[in-house]
Amino acid sequence: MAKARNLTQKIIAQHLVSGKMVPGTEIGLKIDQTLTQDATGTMACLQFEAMGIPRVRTELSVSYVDHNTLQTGFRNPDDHRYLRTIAAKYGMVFSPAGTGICHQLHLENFARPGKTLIGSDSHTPTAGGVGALAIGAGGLSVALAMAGMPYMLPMPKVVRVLLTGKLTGWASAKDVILHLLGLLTVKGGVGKVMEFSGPGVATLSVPERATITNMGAELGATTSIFPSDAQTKKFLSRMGRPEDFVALAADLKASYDEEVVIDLCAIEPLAAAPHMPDRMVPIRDLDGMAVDQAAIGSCTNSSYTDLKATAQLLQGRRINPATDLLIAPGSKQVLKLLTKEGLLDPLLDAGARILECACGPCIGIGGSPVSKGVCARTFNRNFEGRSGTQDAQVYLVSPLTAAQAALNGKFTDPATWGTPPVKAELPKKAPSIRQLFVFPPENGSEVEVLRGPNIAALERFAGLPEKLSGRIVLKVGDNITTDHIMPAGAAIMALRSNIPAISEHVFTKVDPEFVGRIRAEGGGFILGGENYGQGSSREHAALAPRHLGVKAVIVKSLARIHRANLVNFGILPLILASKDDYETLAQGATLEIITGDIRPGRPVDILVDGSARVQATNDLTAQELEIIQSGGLLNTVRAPKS
Ligand code: MIC
Ligand code: SF4
Repeated sequence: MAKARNLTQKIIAQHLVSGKMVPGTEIGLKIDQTLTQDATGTMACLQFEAMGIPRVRTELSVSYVDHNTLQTGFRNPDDHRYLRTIAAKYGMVFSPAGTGICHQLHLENFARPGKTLIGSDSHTPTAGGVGALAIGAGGLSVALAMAGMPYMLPMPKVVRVLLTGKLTGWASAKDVILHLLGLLTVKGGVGKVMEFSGPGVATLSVPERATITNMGAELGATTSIFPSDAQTKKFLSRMGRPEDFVALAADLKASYDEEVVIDLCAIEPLAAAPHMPDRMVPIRDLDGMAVDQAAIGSCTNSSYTDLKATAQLLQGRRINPATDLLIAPGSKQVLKLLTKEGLLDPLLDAGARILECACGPCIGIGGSPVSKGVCARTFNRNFEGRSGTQDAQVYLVSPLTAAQAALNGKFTDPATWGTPPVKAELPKKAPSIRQLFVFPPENGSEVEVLRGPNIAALERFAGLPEKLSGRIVLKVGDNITTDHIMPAGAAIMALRSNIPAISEHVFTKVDPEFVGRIRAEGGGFILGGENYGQGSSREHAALAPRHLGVKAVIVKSLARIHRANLVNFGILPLILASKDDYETLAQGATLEIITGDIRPGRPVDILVDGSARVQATNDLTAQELEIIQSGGLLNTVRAPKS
C-alpha cells in the first residue's frame, strides 16, 4: 500500500523532477504556472529574453502590473509597455495597470488546486487558499521556470496547523494569521510549509484562507496551503470556473514534521505592533490610542468579502474627521461587485477615499500617513518607513478593526463594538473581468518589444575569483528586511529596471554613507544577524549590492528567498559557525577568503585582519557553488550571443 502523505507531499511528489523528499535536501519541481508583477517582472523578463527561448514553456504565465502605477514620469509607463509587448511576444497573459493586485487576481482567475505556481513576489502563497502549491521566488528563478526549467528548493518540513472550532464575535481570518505570527515569529516558518487541516478548515471561506496563506509569507515559510474542499468548489464556481475544481486533501494517516493547534473560538482581534509583523498585541490593550490613518486593502485583505464587511459596518455612519480612511479594492471584479451590490455608497458616504485597484499605500506608493502617524492598516508588512513616512507607527489589523478605528478615531476595546455584522459571502455569480486580460497571440515572433530609456541592459558579472578580500563595509543586526537593503516607495521603485540607478539607494535608510563607502573600497562584505533578508522576494536586494561589489554576506541566519537571490547573482551566502563571532567582528575589519578551497557543505575559513580566523558554515549544494563560481545563474543559462 502506498505511504500515507500530507497534501504538500502529494503535490510535490506529482511534480518532483529531481531529488528525494527528505527535508532539507535539494529537490527540483516542475512548475505549472508562473506569475510576475511589474516591480520584479521587468528584470525577470529581461533575464528570460537573455535565455533566447522563443516562448514560455509553462501551462500559464501571467504578467501583472500592480505595483508601480503612480506614473509620475515616463519610467513606470515605459516599463508597463515593455511588459505588455514582451508578454505578447513570448506567450504570457498580460494584466494591465489598474486591473488589480496580482495575488487577488490570480486567486480569482487562474489559481488551481494541485498546481505548482511560482511568482516573483513573496505573497504568491495567497493561491494556497485554493490548494495550489504556490511559492514566492526571485525574478531569475521565475524566468527559469518560464523557460521550462525546474524550480530548485530545499525540501521543506511540513507543519500541520490544526484548526479547531470556529471564529466568533469580531475575530477574523487576519487575526488567525496574526495569532500564528505571534506564536512562531517572523522566522518560525523558514524551511517549512504550513499545511492547514482539522475541523476548523471547513468554517473558513476561500478569501479567508487566502488572507491566512498570504501572510504566511511573514513567517518566512516556503508556502502555506489549505485543502481543496466544498468551500473551494463553491469559490471556483462563483468565480465562473467550476471545471478547475478537484478535491484534494492529506491522506487520513499522513504524518507531519511538526504540529501547531489553533482553537479558532479563542481568537480575538489582534494587531501586529510597529515595526514587525510578529509583535502581537490584543486590540483591547490599545484602547484609547488615537489613529491618524486607517487603510483597507493590499493582497492580504482586499477581497469582496473584506470590503463588504467594511461597508456593512460603515453603513449610515461617518468616519471620525481626524482619521483618513483609504480603501484599495483588490481587483476590478471586487470593485464591480461592490458597485453592483450597492456597497460602494456606504463607503463613499462614510468618508472613505477609494483608491485604484493596486498595491498603493502598502508599498509606500501614495497614501503616506502624517509625521509620527498611527495607522491601522490591513496589510501584511509594517517595516519601519515602508509607508513612506519614516516615523509612522503602523499596526497591522483586520478590515473590521481598521473600520472601527476609522469610525472612532482611535483604537477601542472590541467589547464595546456591539454585535458584529453578518459574515459576508460572495454572491452566487461574480461578474467576470476576463476580457481585461490581454491574451497572447498564437505566434508572437513578429511582435516588436518596446523599451524606454529607463530599461538598462543586463550586466554580465565576472566569475568568482580565487581569493576574496576586502572590508566589512556594513555591520547590521537581526531581522534586516529587503526593505532595509533595497528601499521601496514610488521614486526608488521606478528604477527597478535600471540596476545602476537603483544601486545608489542600497541601504540608504540604514546608513546613508554605505554606497559611497563601498564604492571607495571597491567592494566588500556585509555582516548581518539572524534572518537576514526577510520579507520581499525582490532580487534587487541581491543584484544591486552585487553591482556595488558585495562579495559575500556573512550572517547568523538567512531568509529563504533572499538566500536564493544571493546565489543567483553570485554572492556567497555564509553562516557564522559560532554566533559569538558576530560580536567580535567589527565594521571595517579586513577579511580574506580563499574561495578555491570552498567545497559544498564544508566549513569556510575567514581570515580576519590578517591574523585571527573565523569559521563559517556553508550549506551550498554543488550546483549552487558552481552558479556562484560562474558569476551567477544567468551566466550559466544565457543564450550564446546575448
Ligand atoms: C512587497 O510587498 O514588498 C513587494 C513589493 O510586493 C515585494 C516584491 C517587490 O519587491 O517588488 C514582495 O513581497 O516580494
Ligand atoms: Fe503589493 Fe503589498 Fe501585496 Fe506586496 S504585500 S504584493 S506591495 S499589496
